[in-house]
Amino acid sequence: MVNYLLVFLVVCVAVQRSLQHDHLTSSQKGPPTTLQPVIVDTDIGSFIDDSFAIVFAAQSHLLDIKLVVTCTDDTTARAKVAAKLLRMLGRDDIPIGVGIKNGNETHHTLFDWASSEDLSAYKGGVYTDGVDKMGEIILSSEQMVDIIAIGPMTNFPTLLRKYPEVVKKARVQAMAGSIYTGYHGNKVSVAEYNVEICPWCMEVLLQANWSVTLTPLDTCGDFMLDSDELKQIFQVYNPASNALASTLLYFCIANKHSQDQCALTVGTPVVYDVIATLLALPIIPAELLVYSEMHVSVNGSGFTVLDDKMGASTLVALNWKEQAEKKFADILVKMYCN
Ligand SMILES: [Ca+2]
Repeated sequence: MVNYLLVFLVVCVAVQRSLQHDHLTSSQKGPPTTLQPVIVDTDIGSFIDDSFAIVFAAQSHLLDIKLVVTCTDDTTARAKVAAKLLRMLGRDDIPIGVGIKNGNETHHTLFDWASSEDLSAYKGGVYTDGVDKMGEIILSSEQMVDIIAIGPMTNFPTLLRKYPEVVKKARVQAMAGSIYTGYHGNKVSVAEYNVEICPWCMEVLLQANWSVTLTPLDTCGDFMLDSDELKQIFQVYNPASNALASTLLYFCIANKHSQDQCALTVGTPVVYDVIATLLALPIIPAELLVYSEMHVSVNGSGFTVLDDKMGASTLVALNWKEQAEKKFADILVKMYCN
């Protein structure tokens, strides 16, 4: 109980500060002089892990976010969530793309957190056809672009149909699938959400002639920050801490009846998408993760299956190295605290 109160108070203080300084953090930091251009394709707004993944990417001095593009359901509402998060981070120089709606207008938890966000006033620009902007950025880039795919893959069929040449200039680092392990470490493969929402979209992505690396549930399905790590982040006063505290507390209050989704006595919920950002870092992931080259396909129910005949050759982050999850958690905490 004491631990819970401590975490709760720390979060409250951080949120109060974030609200006070919500309008003061814009563009205090320019884009880092990093090497690796990335596009984040996200369903931010449903769960909390997209927020943690984007803040991680923005805090990294190794990545240069060229675009955050939304996917699935109400992609305009998701763009508002992205805009508020990036503005609080002081990274509203990053353009936002509105991705393809898929017809399902489910109202997700964090939409209300950002409902008053004015996209027309967003400094970095909001592009109403986010997929076209993805194609434009990739094709005009002098470097290979990594697409950090952390939502259902609903933008990819259109991207690949309209801009087939992107396969020569982009790679995909995706949080997707379940090879041998399901949610929360259960040793049974499942239809993972990002694949299940549109199995054929994932199959199109896999079959395209580009490099695809996956973190399936086998490596991202139970990764979280514990309460001590969360406390370290929220004791620091910086835009990243404030942005994370604001969005996490809102999410937790909205899901207060679901201990599985948000129990601050334990730590964060599982932050699946953070591992996809890790995959895009140029130097760190090979020290932490064990990769396997696999032939992966998707069946109509959204299961990722191994198929030596029809499956696409795919690099899969299948296991963590010894003690590597703790090492990565330490890296993550430091990045959020910088
Ligand atoms: Ca996501």
